[in-house]
Amino acid sequence: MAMKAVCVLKGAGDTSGTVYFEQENESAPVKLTGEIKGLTPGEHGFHVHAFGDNTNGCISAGPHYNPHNKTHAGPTDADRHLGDLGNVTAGADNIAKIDIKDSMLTLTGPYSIIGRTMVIHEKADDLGKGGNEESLKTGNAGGRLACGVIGITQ
Ligand SMILES: [Cu+2]
Ligand SMILES: [Zn+2]
Repeated sequence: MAMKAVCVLKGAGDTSGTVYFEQENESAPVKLTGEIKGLTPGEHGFHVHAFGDNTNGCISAGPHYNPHNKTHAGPTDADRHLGDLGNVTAGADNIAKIDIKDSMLTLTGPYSIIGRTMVIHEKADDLGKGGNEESLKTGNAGGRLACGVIGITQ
């Protein structure tokens, strides 16, 4: 059965967005669509973080969702945090259109991302290739501009 989810991202500044998730069945890739506005032109790190907790803003979402204890990497790397979706790119209109298909994320089972948080970052994610310790944890993507909890929709 197809599963659908949605995430409304908000933050302290003027970055906001909506991301839709769809998965045809439990072994199919997850398709992400939607847009995020209020971004500086260029790349911005985009991840699923571990906790669906926004009590203290986006910081309460914790680190990248990493149930298999991997190091940080890019979305096409075999070894990566489950939540590593790389970057989205904003144009001159300050809007990033989301159009991602990811084979590692799932909306069902013990590693479902439902109830966890999507975060859009201030800077580009270096995909673990930055050559320093932080690169292997966060990709040096900097501050959290906006975030939201991923919830089930119809
Ligand atoms: Cu992140
Ligand atoms: Zn990561």
